[in-house]
Amino acid sequence: MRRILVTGSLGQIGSELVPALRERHGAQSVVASYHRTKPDVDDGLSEYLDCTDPQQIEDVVQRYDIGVIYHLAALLSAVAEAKPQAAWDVNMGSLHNVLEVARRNGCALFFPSSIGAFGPNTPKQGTPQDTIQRPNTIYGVTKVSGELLCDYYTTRYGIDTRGLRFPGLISHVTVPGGGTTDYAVDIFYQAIQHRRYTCFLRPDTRLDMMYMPDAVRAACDVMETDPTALKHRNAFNVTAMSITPEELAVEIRNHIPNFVMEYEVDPVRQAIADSWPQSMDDSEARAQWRWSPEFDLSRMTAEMLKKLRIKLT
Ligand code: AKB
Repeated sequence: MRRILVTGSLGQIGSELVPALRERHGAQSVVASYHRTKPDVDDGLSEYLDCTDPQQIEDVVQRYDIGVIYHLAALLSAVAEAKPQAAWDVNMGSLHNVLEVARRNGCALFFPSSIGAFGPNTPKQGTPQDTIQRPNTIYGVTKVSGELLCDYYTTRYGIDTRGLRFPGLISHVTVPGGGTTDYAVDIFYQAIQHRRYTCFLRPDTRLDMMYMPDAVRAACDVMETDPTALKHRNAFNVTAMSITPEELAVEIRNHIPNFVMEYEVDPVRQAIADSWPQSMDDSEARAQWRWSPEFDLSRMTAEMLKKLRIKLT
């Protein structure tokens, strides 16, 4: 079997996707590529890789006989808004490089799109699979362009590209960096350590969210499903819960009764959140490759608090 390459393997998704893929396919079948920091411990194959350099990608793909690439290296929404040029270079430039290498070497490609691929005039409730996509953030522009570019490589060159529109992802393993939905992770650390959290979004900001084990399973499942069953490719709506900061605070109070939530709204991240859907319709993913989340708000909250209490003591 040809190997799997994961770019951005030390990021929020990669940190949990790499072990899951190694569990499914064997440690020697997955190459974890990192950019800035070398992992302290790694029980499998790992390589330095700067995805803005096409030759480096080509070398790794050929040296390890890569057949599938999970291309996760990207900037998140708030940091992208602060550095639009870097966001374009990393999110679009590296995707184009990876697609070209995939084309030359016959690799399949996974692309992580986002709720950020939608914009202010997208229907906010029950956001359909096929709908208006006119995002007003650079992050969203790179996500919707990425979806289109991946579809183009499939129709034009026959490359097997597939993707998911991830909601905010909640994980106890790695803290996210520079996303609009980061509050839903930060809140757990602060609740355990200080019984208090100051949220940068308004209490009623409703957004889709998902616990990382569901996100990792979705990424593996969509890549492993029979492609003849797929009517869509880039990218599938997937969600597990649609929640507000206040609802998450109430759920945390079921475990930590004296938890206090305060609000200090960051206008930049609030504007981004206000441009995104409140609840996506993921029925196409459910029908085409049997997507089904396992963690709702209460199960995710109980699990996050349990895992983080162990990690933080
Ligand atoms: C972000 O907030 O930027 C990401 C996302 C929803 O794509 N978590």
